[in-house]
Amino acid sequence: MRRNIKHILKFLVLSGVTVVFTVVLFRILTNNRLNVVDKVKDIVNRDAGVFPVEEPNQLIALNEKIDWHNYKYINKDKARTGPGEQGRPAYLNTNEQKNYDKLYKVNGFNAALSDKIALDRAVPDIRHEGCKSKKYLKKLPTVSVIVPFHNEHWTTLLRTATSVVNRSPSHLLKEVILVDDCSTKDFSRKPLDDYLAANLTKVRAIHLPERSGLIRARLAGAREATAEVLIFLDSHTEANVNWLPPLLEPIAQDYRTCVCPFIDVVQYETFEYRSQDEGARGAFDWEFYYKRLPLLPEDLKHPTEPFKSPIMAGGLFAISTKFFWELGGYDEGLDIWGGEQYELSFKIWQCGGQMYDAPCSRVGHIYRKYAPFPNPGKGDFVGRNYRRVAEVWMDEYAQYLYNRRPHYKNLDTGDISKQKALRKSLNCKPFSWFMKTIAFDLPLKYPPIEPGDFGTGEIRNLGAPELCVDSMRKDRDGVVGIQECAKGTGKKADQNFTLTWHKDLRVRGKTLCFDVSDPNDKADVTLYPCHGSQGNQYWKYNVEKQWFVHGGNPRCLDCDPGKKRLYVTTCDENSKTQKWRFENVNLTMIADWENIGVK
Ligand SMILES: *[C@@H]1O[C@H](CO)[C@@H](O)[C@H](O)[C@H]1NC(C)=O
Ligand SMILES: *[C@@H]1O[C@H](CO)[C@@H](O)[C@H](O)[C@H]1NC(C)=O
Ligand SMILES: *[C@@H]1O[C@H](CO)[C@@H](O)[C@H](O)[C@H]1NC(C)=O
Ligand SMILES: [Mn+2]
Repeated sequence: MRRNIKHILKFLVLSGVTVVFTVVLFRILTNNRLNVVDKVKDIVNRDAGVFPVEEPNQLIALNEKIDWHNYKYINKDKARTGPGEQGRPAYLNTNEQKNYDKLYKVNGFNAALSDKIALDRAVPDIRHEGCKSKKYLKKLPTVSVIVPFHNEHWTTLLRTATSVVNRSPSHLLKEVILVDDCSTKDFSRKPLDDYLAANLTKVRAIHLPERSGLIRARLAGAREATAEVLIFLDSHTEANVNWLPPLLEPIAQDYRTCVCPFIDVVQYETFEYRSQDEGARGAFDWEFYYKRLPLLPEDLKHPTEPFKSPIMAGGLFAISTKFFWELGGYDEGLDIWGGEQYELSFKIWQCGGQMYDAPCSRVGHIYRKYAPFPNPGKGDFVGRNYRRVAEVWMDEYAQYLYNRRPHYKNLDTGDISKQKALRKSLNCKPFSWFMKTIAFDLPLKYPPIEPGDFGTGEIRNLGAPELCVDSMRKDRDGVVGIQECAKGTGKKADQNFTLTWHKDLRVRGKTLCFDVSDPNDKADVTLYPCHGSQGNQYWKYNVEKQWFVHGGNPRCLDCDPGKKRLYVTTCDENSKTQKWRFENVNLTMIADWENIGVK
């Protein structure tokens, strides 16, 4: 009898625990904010009180992480040899050149070389060392990969599909959908369908009846997709080792999440595979050029963890199917291409989602040498798209785009009432929230209103007042010097300089900047193309001391009047030759130094 009670109690405890775990699992997987969840949460709290959890190991089991690497495949890859294998640069032999020009012209990259490289070539595993031992949730959602293409070259298209199939766990990869946007190359239809049916059964092509453009082609693919997560790829890409789990885990943890891989470079001439950089946060300037912002200090501390990115690069990303459609997919009124990466990024952030870049997921991409296709253009469709996005999402910030491109105001956006209604129904946050919370450092680098200059004109030495800084009419890499001041003498000289809001010192009318790369004492000042203030090109004018201070390891501009030599050296309060009179200084701007441009 006693034993039976014990059994019953044990049963009750176990089933209680099971309920708790199921509920916790449900929450982890869905993490949505429906009423149902709140009810469930009540049950969890109650149950947890009644049945104290004795076995924490089982809780961990729900969050169980595993090593997803396919070592068998990785080792097979490591043994491969041949042209382009291991991502090494490849070349055509002299007897293989005959299609080089013809194929280059229609593709914008060396497609003849692509034909010589295996579809399943090995790419180098250039992930951060820490990625190689990283584990991910055992339970991950399924994936539909969507690859829109128009006249993509046969082997680059098939290499995209092949790499995805080979480097994805097969139970996660539900399908790959190639969306043929009305290609005219003769292999794009039946030969492609036949090839896929015979050789890549998880991959299928859908053929759009009329040219629809990139945005509508992606939407067409998304409508066909049946898995829990959509991954969009360009049609000339290569998935790298273990690319999928790092994209999927953040989505498994919160479905309102978009995750982008690191995009590597497949060189257009040699197909060499290399990294672009070690990551950056996506952004834009006020002409809507895609830009990048540096990682934040906390991102740098965790080089293998996903970091928040304000704007996606556009072509390659993963998003839960549910969230994508909650956001209405892309705005269907966007034509061909252009602006869609901004639209989706703004929507994701403003409407309660989040976006990450995952450093441990890498995908190679051929950046073409040039765009080979004429735009199926209808006037300034890109401008029209931009205006549409700006009108719906950017509130008062739209004006900064229009200030730079006044003709946008005359473009007809078409009907945007559906988009505005969506914004309202999802209760999306204002653009100012996005700018202040997510892209908070964007205005420092890309100010909505371009500031004026800190100062301009001649730079005259106080120790030798007849001498002025002179560019010596030098060009790139030339050494800057000092000469007799030319102002008022009628002599020709190049003594007009600008301390711009970028905090660099420019030869007036040129994009050549004063640059000091030599860390030694009395280092020369040379001219170098401006690269936006940082490091070797950072200058600050100290009005009080009349110093030009260079760099983060501050040194002062100084000269030797006898030898007519200009250099930087340790700042010295007592030196007269370190003092310079800068002709026109905007004191208001100098006083606001910390709030203008980058720090
Ligand atoms: C399947 O792939 C092989 C090897 O690349 C190729 O020779 C064959 O033509 C393909 N099958 C079809 C039906 O395209
Ligand atoms: C420098 O250039 C500006 C604008 O071109 C001009 O107004 C100014 O007089 C010039 N100053 C000197 C010292 O040449
Ligand atoms: C100095 O800068 C301020 C702030 O940018 C600007 O409003 C003002 O017009 C400038 N003054 C001159 C003389 O350029
Ligand atoms: Mn591309």
